[in-house]
Amino acid sequence: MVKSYLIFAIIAAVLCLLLAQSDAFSVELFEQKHFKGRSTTIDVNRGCTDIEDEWDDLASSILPKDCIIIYKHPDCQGPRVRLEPYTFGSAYLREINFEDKISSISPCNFQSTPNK
Ligand SMILES: [Ca+2]
Repeated sequence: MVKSYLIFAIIAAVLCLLLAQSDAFSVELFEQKHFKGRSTTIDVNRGCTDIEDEWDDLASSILPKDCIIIYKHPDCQGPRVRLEPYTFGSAYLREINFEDKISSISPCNFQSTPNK
């Protein structure tokens, strides 16, 4: 009886770990349209994520693994667009007026605070 409880607890712990991992997702940015040119992978797991200086206002296509929101300003401010994986515009951000303009990214469930 004690043993089966232990096994159940271990299975539950493993499931929790797997769930926590599936929560993690990343976004791949590309310097040119249609996923070409230099690329970088950004982890957007921690909520609002500012794009590092080297990649600020540079991406022309983007490959999110899950629903994200892209912002024109740092700190998840300014004009924004919600992007599901493989939605219109992600292969060529000019089509949604976002080419060379992304400065921060958040998961779709992130609530940005209004401008201070
Ligand atoms: Ca570009």
